[in-house]
Amino acid sequence: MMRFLIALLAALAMTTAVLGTNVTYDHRAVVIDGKRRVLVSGSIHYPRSTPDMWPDLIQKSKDGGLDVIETYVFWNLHEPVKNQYDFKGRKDLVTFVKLVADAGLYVHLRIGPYVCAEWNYGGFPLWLHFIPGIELRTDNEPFKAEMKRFTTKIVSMMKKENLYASQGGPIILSQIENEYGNFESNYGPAGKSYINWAASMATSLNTGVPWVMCQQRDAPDPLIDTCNGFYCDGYKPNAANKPTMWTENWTGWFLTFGGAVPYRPVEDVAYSVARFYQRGGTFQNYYMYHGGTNFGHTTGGPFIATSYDYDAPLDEYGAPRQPKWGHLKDLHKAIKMCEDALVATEPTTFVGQNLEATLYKTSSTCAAFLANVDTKNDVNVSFNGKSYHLPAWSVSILPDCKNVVFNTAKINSMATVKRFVATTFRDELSNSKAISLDWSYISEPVGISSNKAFNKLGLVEQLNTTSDQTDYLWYSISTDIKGNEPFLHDGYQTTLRMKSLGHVLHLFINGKHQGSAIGNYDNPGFSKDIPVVLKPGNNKLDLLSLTVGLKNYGAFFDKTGTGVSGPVELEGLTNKSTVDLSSQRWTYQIGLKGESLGLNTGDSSLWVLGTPKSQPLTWYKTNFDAPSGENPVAIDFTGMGKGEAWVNGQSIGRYWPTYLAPTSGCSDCSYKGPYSSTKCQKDCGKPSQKLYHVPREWLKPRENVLVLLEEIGGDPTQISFKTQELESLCSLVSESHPLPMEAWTQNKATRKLKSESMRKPRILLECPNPSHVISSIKFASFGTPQGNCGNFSHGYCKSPNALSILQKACIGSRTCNVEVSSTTFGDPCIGVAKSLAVEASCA
Ligand SMILES: *[C@@H]1O[C@H](CO)[C@@H](O)[C@H](O)[C@H]1NC(C)=O
Ligand SMILES: *[C@@H]1O[C@H](CO)[C@@H](O)[C@H](O)[C@H]1NC(C)=O
Ligand SMILES: *[C@@H]1O[C@H](CO)[C@@H](O)[C@H](O)[C@H]1NC(C)=O
Ligand SMILES: *[C@@H]1O[C@H](CO)[C@@H](O)[C@H](O)[C@H]1NC(C)=O
Ligand SMILES: *[C@@H]1O[C@H](CO)[C@@H](O)[C@H](O)[C@H]1NC(C)=O
Ligand SMILES: CC(=O)N[C@H]1CO[C@H](CO)[C@@H](O)[C@@H]1O
Repeated sequence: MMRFLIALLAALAMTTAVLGTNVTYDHRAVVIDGKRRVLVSGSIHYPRSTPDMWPDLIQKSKDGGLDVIETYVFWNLHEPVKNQYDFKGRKDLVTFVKLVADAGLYVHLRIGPYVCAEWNYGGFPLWLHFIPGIELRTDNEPFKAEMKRFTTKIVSMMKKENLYASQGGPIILSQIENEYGNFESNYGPAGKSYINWAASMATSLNTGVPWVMCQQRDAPDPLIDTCNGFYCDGYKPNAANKPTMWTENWTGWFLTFGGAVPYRPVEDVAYSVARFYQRGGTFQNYYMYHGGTNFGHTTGGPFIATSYDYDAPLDEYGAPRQPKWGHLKDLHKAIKMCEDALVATEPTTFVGQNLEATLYKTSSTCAAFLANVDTKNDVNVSFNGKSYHLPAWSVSILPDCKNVVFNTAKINSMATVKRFVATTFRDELSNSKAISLDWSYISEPVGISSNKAFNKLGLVEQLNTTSDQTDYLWYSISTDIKGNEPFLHDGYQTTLRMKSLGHVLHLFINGKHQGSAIGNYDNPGFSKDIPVVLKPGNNKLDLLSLTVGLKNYGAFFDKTGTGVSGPVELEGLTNKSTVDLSSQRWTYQIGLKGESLGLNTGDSSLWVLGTPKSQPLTWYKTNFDAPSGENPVAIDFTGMGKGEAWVNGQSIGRYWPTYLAPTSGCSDCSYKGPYSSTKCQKDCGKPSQKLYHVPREWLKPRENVLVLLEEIGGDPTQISFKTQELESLCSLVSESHPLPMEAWTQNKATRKLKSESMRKPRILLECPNPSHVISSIKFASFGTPQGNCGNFSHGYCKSPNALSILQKACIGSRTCNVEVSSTTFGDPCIGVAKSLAVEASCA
């Protein structure tokens, strides 16, 4: 019996090995089990959401038409202390990869281990910085030893779990290094030898799947060099046997504290993707497909905000961002309809003025792309004997070389409007009136309070001093004002002038907050004059210097210092004589007292009932019940200044609602024409971020503990808990829209309309929550309606029946589907191009 079992097990093990997938590549595509594939990929970084959210994020990615999920691996998260690994909770990479496999999708594992990613220190653990003789990201033995050790660790973990495609797992690609090509020349000849070493080190790990290097024109064979950017059409890899791959297509852009909110119109994202496949690309990845949240101190930058929403197809909270998600889903379907033709042959291109037609034709298949790259003018083109209307800056996709199934500028997908709505906490007993939360507090001492404080002549560099164990470093000094100092002659009007490498500084004189200085993403450091009032005799100067995420990008980014660099001097207002304090003896304290007491958990006997307002350096605590329902929860920090928040001991990140975006830079943006990270921005003059995600996974039904550390002063009673609610579903579709994908049969060779009744475009509405139905039609107009979702208005021409037809078709059902034509609505204005606009709500 035993012998039989062993034989059976051995046989099973052999089958697993044989069941492995063979992933290679050629000049056209990634080749999986001998078949070239057109693949659509999207980035989801596992620690930017919680494990509870993963299955749904992955399913929504699959529903959105992705084949591959791409993630970086975050070294500093997994090895915070050398040789002490952590793969639990949000760090459970193996579970994440397995969940992707369970959904039937592939994985692109970008190990790096330098990852950039707006992540603290680009993903490097800070202890690397302190290894004697180390130079990061170059041909340096101590660094290469560490990089090899960590890369090997991750590869071995994946192999042990049989997660490589060669072992039957989902991982079809891996990445080593990251965008090094942008800076290779800064590292001299050692840069080149480092890249060659990294490539052969990676290859030697025998993963059985190809490796890529992104933004690395000289990636050595067999590594594939791939493109990152807003557009990658026209990219050609560095060898004739490598496929054209796009590893980062930025679906939006990251938010910084002090910046406006960037967004990228979906018509332009779709245009860039369609152009890429049109011009021979076969693998592209959305960076990000779900951006998520920078919990704790994971943000880099500096000044990267806590939200990493990225205007991605799935919003920060994991809900589809419509119509972006739906329009890209339609695009993916259209591209997949062309897959056989795309991989079967080389493209033939016909170029006209601002026009480009590309044909993929064999004896059995034919697919075509028609692009109008003009940034202003629509055109009518004739192709294969038929005429086609091409809006400016758009691509039409013809999977049979005849019928347009998709145009990047014509959105068929529904849009949604979501809002964060305040929840009220109700009195449990009376169950009626809203109650306010009870707060308690602890004051953080100003200046030195720890017996671990130390003295030193001169100013220290912050990163080397704190090792990034905390954001905070106190620089304290006492200065004796005898009364004959020149600056006192100005009636005690004195200025403290100081210079810092960043990122923020709060100045206290004799225990009182006197002012702050703040850098920003582009200029983290600052010089600042803060007016101060000194008294004769002893004066205590306490400078609280803090970091807001460490730099993650650029040549030698790891050597960027922070903290007060000096000079620090006192200067009279009218009489410019100065006293330089820089080289005097300073006292330093790493971190705050409350941090060393572990106040973030809320467990302490020191809490005092009360809510002092506008008090700098105050810890606050309250208990709250989870907002009812299942919708995502956020805290609106309006009323607070700057600090950090913890829910049940878990850091939800740094909050900073008082850092406003500039008042200018948010003018109307058209999707037409090349996009850049500052082209489309919103919320100018408003807080860069006022809503902060509290994952449901971290909440209990009752008695949750919220702790805040407020640095500059705020009013916690103004904080509100909000849930994300769907306000409206909308759709605006014209009679001339391409027919929905559903109208076509799946058989690629004989692609036909499923039925004559599908010859007209349709609007499709669907309540995202499967247990909801359409409860009202707030607006309906067939004719010449205008406006956007939430703000439609009738035009000069409208059918009188639109509202009642929509009500009849939709109310009471989760989905509805209505033909956009005069047959349905009657023709209110013959000869005029008409559209149908609908706004509905679900309940
Ligand atoms: C994997 O596929 C490549 C290309 O299709 C082929 O040359 C190679 O023999 C295959 N390897 C195995 C182990 O099947
Ligand atoms: C394209 O053709 C349609 C009708 O066939 C016409 O209404 C429209 O004005 C033309 N557009 C352009 C840009 O020529
Ligand atoms: C500044 O103060 C010093 C010391 O009191 C004095 O000698 C000098 O004349 C003053 N200079 C000006 C420009 O007032
Ligand atoms: C940290 O200290 C090291 C060793 O003293 C020094 O070489 C380096 O420049 C310092 N780093 C910064 C950012 O100042
Ligand atoms: C609604 O649209 C009109 C013009 O179409 C515009 O003036 C108005 O500001 C919009 N309102 C909102 C809330 O977007
Ligand atoms: C060259 C460049 O700008 N690269 C950026 C691409 O986008 C990713 C994600 O935002 C950044 O991490 C890179 O720095």
